[in-house]
Amino acid sequence: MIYFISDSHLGSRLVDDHKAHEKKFVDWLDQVKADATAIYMMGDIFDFWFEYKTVVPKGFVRFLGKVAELIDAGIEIHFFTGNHDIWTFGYLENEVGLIVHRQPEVVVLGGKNFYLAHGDGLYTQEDTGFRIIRKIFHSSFAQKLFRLVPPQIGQGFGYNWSKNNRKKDLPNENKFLGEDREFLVVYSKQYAENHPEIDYFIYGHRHIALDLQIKNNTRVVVLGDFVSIFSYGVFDGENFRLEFLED
Ligand SMILES: [Mn+2]
Repeated sequence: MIYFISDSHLGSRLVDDHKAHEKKFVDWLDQVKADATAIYMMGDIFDFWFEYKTVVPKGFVRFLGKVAELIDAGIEIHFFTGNHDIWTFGYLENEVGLIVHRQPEVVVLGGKNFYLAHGDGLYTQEDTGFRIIRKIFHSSFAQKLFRLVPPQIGQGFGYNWSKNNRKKDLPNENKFLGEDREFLVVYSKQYAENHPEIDYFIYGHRHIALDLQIKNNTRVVVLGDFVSIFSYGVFDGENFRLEFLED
């Protein structure tokens, strides 16, 4: 089985009980450990992750420990950076053993073609403010400057930025806006025109659980999230389905 999960936003200031949130994720990892051959983490797993040369953010010990345990047991775990956790500079690869992806990828799984991406930065009509911020966040010069800010200020800024950024979208966060207004659907349809071989587009980012057929054999999946609706994707080699965590 191959599992897909995204947008847990671990550490978010919009979550009251961080320990309980982290435990849910750890329990999920324990559950899928039984039959997972690979896990794709599709972005925004951390609400704000900025790693320094010799120091990493506090917290997430049980989560990272469990991830390392699964990797050591032979499960391949992929980590796509989102728009909240771009700033990993080797720790997650070298220490934890995650396979980090910074760009969309097309992979073949069980004979099917998967287009995988967090989902930010794909569509040129994303609003200008977001695009400017995205440019800054991805610039290595800005990252160098940020590294000079004392961590207690930088981390505080990061978690607050993240909170305000998501708060603004909360009213729409888990709502499907319709095929024509969901930019990931619009983007996928355009992409599929020139790449008819794609069977599945898999995204995070929008926090909606969506499984939409756009052509005979092409489906667009948005994984939902693991912070409010607790959804994830499962591919058994033949079929893909979205599931929700049961309490
Ligand atoms: Mn996102």
